[in-house]
Amino acid sequence: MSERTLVLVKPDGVSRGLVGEVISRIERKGLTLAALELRSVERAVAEQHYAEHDGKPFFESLLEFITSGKVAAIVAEGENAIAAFRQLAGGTHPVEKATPGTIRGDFGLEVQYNLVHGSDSPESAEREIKIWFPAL
Ligand code: DAT
Ligand code: MG
Repeated sequence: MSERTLVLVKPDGVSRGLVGEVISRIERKGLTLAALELRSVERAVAEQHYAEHDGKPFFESLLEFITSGKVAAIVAEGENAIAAFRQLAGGTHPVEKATPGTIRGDFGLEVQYNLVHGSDSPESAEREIKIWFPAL
């Protein structure tokens, strides 16, 4: 079923010049871009986006990190877009969980600096797209 997913290239990916690499992998997979914006992240937006992690030990550093520089916010669209991008991204920890060939497995070392975010379910995708692209 065609669906939409919210992708973020996090501040580490933007500062390392990996926005093009991520977009290229999304496009080569066969997904299309429905929205694309380079933007700074207000604290309130970060809190909303990561609300499910409120209270966890890494929550505060996650918010500091995601608001530390610009992110590329992307809506990607296509058959199974949510699972397809999670597959491209690889597991959360770039070394322990992600395999080579994935974005995190190819470019990351540490769990906080894992380069990209991708929605994990249709409910998350709908909620997150509303946060980042309310007009979409
Ligand atoms: P994902 O981004 O793969 O959906 P998640 O939703 O569990 O992973 O966590 C959101 C982000 O929080 C993750 O991309 C990096 C950070 N994070 C997760 N677990 C962490 C941990 N144990 N220590 C530090 N940061 C963590
Ligand atoms: Mg997640």
